[in-house]
Amino acid sequence: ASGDSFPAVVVGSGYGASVAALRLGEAGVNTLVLEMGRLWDEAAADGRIFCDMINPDRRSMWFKDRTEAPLDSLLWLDIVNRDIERYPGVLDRVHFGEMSVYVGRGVGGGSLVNGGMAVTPARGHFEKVLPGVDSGEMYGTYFPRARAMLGVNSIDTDYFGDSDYYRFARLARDQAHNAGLSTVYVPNVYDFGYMEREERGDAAKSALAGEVIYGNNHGKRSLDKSYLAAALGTGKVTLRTMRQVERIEQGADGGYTLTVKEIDENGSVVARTEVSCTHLFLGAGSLGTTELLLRARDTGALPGLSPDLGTGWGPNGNIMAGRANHPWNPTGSKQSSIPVLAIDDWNHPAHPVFAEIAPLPAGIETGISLYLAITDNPERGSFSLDPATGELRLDWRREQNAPAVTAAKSLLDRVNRANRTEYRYDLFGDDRAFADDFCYHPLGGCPLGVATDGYGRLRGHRNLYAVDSSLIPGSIGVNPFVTITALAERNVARVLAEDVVPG
Ligand code: FAE
Repeated sequence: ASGDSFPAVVVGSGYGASVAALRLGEAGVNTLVLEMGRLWDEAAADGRIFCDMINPDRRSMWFKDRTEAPLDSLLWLDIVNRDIERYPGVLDRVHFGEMSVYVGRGVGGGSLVNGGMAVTPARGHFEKVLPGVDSGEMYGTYFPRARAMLGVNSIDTDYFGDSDYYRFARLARDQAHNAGLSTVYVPNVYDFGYMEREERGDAAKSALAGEVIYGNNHGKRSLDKSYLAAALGTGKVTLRTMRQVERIEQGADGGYTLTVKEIDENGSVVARTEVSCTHLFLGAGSLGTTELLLRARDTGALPGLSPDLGTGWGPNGNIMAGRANHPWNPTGSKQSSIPVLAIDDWNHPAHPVFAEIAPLPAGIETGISLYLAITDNPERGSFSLDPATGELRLDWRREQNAPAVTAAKSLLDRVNRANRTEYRYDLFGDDRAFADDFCYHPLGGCPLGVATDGYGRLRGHRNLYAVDSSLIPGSIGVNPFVTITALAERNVARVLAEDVVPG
């Protein structure tokens, strides 16, 4: 109903949004969280909340007729994807001209669909990417705070050494070592104690049943179980789902009014309502936050916003590739969906790469070693709104990923040479060995210290904040959610101390 008013509104419920909601709630500020996706807390008729990757159903993807998994084929056959009913499923793949971007939809945002890899960037690299941020404070206070709240833990190395479910990772590790490369264990928010119980048959299988990109039914500490549970526990935070914020306006008194579209499970619009607030925190992700702000600026609703809005976008250097193993080196038909190891060649002088050793839980022996390489691609894209349709556009050309492919290839060529192996050309369509047209790690659009001040306050309008991945200028060198969370902790602490009066 109109007249709905809160001291603070948070848009979205991913990492940045969840931090804002919790810290506002703790400070006693009545806060409304608006999320366009579903709350994933009830089992469907089959007794499960989420569907699996082998037989995906409508719960898998956000209003699509067919699933769009990152690996679209095997042996060039289109056997990976399935026709599905249109439904507010948990994973979205947003298509721009020459890049598509995977994002989570639902309470918890990307935490519902991601691999849970919880990596803190090397301090020297963080200082290069965000020179305006006091790294002493980040590494002393905010990174540890974020890791503790997210529930980061590490796999027991004996378990890793023994489990059939990590044969794929041990093989890829040994092959990397054969090439003189080093590997590191990667912490995760998946509960490894739970995983060991899955292995023993004492708990329902999730990671060991291949669940991940369409949601984990057990084991993963997604945001709804960490930050958001704590936020709701303050008693000050209200959550409304299936609500997409469409427009932001500012009144003469400086307060904000949001136009909110409420949809049902068919995607039909149930209502359009207005909500007003004094403080507005945008946590709709790199795509969502940037789109809302560009629309507000370009329609004249928030004319003071920075001309640099939309800039500094990058896919975090993401490139995927697969290698073909010899028949005498099986990767295993059992594979945990949770990655725990990466090849760390970030100190390479020409081609820094942090390559996560990714599972391919197909339930059969595929002979494939799969990698998600994070490279230091300096290329950047930018967002704008199509003047005719008002739709979000991403100016990013395929060839801008050439430096990333070169780096990933340099690393994997070394692995192939040392092990007398080849690439797989049947996984990503068009006989390509390297997937350079999608990413999991969209970053930027509202770069910190450029479109905002040093703490995420939007330039040109008071009490308006970006709190999510839109602040990070295109690349961070490792999987990004620990950095997004820690940066939000830092920025929201400052905003609470200086700008917000509890009410
Ligand atoms: P995000 O988590 O994207 O949340 C934004 C939320 O806002 C979503 O719930 C949206 O539905 C919602 N929203 C958007 N627009 C609106 C609107 N207008 N009105 C209302 N709600 C809206 O934002 N990162 C890692 O660090 N480790 C990993 O292992 C990892 N694996 C990944 C695997 C996959 C398949 C994917 C897709 C991502 C992965 N990521 C990983 C990336 C990570 O999930 C991502 O960087 C963060 O989720 C971004 O956090 P934000 O807070 O920016």
